[in-house]
Amino acid sequence: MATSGDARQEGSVTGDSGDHRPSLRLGIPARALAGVLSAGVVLGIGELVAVPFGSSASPFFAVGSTTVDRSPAWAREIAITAFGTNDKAALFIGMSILIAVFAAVAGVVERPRRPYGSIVLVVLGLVGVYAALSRPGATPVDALPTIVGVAAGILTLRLLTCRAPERDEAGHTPAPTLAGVSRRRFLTVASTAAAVAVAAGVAGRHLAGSIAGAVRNRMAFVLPLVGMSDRAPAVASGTEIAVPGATSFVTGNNVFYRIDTALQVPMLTTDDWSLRIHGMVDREITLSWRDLMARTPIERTITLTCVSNEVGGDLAGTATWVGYPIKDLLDEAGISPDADMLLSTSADGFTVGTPIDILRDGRDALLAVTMNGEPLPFEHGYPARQVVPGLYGFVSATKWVVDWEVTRFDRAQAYWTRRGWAEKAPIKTASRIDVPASFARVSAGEVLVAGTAWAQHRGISRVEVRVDDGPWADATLAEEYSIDTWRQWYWRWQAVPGTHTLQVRATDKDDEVQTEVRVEPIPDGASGWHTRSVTVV
Ligand SMILES: Nc1nc2c(c(=O)[nH]1)N[C@H]1C(S)=C(S)[C@@H](COP(=O)(O)O)O[C@H]1N2
Ligand SMILES: [Mo]
Repeated sequence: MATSGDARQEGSVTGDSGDHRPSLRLGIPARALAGVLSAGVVLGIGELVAVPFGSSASPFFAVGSTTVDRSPAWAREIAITAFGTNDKAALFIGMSILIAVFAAVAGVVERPRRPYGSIVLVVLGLVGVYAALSRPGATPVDALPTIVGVAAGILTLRLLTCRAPERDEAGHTPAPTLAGVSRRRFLTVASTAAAVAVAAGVAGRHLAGSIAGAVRNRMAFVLPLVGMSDRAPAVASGTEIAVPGATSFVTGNNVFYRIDTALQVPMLTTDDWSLRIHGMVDREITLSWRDLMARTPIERTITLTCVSNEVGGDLAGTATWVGYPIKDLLDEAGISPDADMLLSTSADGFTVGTPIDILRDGRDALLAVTMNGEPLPFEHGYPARQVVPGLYGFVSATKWVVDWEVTRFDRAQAYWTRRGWAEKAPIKTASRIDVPASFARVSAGEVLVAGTAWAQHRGISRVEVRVDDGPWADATLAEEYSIDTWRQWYWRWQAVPGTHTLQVRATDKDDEVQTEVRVEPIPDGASGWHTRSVTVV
C-alpha cells in the first residue's frame, strides 16, 4: 500500500499545483456525499435527542406524520392504492430520497465563506421544527431534537467540505477558498459521520421502541382484583375539611411529589420485571409478574413523605395503593432470625435498607402495583414499588424494585446512608399551615386557618395553633382516615389588623408533642414548628 499519500496532494479533480494551494478541490460526487452524510447526522442525532420527548419530536417522524395529516384525501387514496399496507414505508422512502436530493445539493453548494449548503440544512431544519411543533400536544422543547441535529449536521458539512486556511510558503494566510481536503481526511471524517449518524439513529429508534413497548405494556395492565374485605375504606366526607385552598386528602398522581436519583425513568414492562428474594433466607425465590399476580392483593391508603421535606414543605402525598404484603413474600422465602435488614434494589441500581422488624410488625408494608386506581405511573415505579407506612421514602419506598436481599445493617449500606443520611428513619411528627397562603393579605374578622399534620403509623391526636407567640389554641381535627395517613385540621381565627405570625404544632397518639427544635433534613428528617406571616387589613 502506498504511503506517500500525505505528501502527495490528493483529490478527485483539478490538480492545481501552480498556486501553492496545499491540496486539491473536492469533486462534485464527494461534495454531494458530504451533504447526504450531514443530513444523516441531522436525522440520527435528531432521533437520539428526541428519545425523551417522544417520537413526535423526532425530525424525521414529525415531518412524516405532518405530511400524512396534511395530505389531501385523494393523495392518501392514491398512496394506499399504489402501496397498500406499505404506504408508510413508501412515504419514508420517498421522504428519504427527497431529503437526500436536497442534502446532496447542500453539499455541492457549500462554500467556506458563503455557507449556502448550511443554509439549505437550516431550511430543512425549519421544516422539521415546524412539523414537530405542529404535532398534537407539542411544546416548544419539541423543537430541540431538530435544532441539535441541524447544528451537528452543519458542523459535519463544514468539516467535510471546508478546510481551515493554512499558511502558504510565503507565510501568508490565504483567503479561505473551497480548499482541498486530503482524501484520507475526507474518508476519515466521512466514515465517522456515517457511523455517528447510523449509531445515533439506531440507538434512538431502539430506545424509543423500548419506551413505546413499556407504554403499551402499562396500557394493557390488568388491575388486580381486590376482595371486598381487603379494599381501602372510601374517603369519608368528614376526612376532608372544606376550606378553599386546603390540600386535598388524596393526592392526584399528576401532582404527587416525585423524588429519585433516576436521570432516565426506568421503563420496564411486566415481562421484564421479576423480583429475586435472596440472602439470609431459607429458600431463594424469584417471582415473575405472573407469580406475583397469583398472590392476594390488598388495597390501602397511605401517606408517603420524603426525608428532604423542609418544615412546611410539600414533599408528602397520600394515595390509595394496591399491593402485596411484603411480610407474606418474605415469609415465603423464610427469613433467618439473624437478619435485620431488607436491602432492596431498583432496576437502575438504587438501594434502600429497611428494618425487617418494621416490615413484619403488622403494618401495611406493601409491594405496590397501582396508585389511585391506575398502574403505577412510570415516574412512581412501574410496575412495582414499595410503600411502608411510617418510614421516610429513602429507607422504604423503592421504586422499580427488582431485588430483595435479606441481610444485616452491619453488613450492608444503602444508597443514601453511604452519603451521610441515617440508616433508620421513622417519619417525624409534622404539621403544616396550608391556608392562608404565605404572606397573604386577609380581611380582619374571622379567618380560617387550615392545614394538614402527619405522624404515620402513630396517628395525630391534637393540633394546636398560636398567633404571635400567644397561647396555644386547639384546632378542629378532621376525621381520622387511619393512623397511616395525614390528618387535616382547621381553626377559626378572629383576626385583627396588622402583620401576624401563625404557628402550628401537632401531638401524636404516643402523646409526643412535635418538637420546636429546628433541624435540617439531613440526616433523618427536618423538625421545628411551621410558621407563617399573614397581613390582616
Ligand atoms: N428506585 C428509586 N426508588 C426511590 C428513590 C430513588 O431515588 N430511586 N427515592 C426514594 C425517595 S427519597 C422517596 S421520598 C420516594 C418518593 O416516591 P415518589 O417519587 O413516588 O413520591 O421514593 C423512594 N424510592
Ligand atoms: Mo425522599
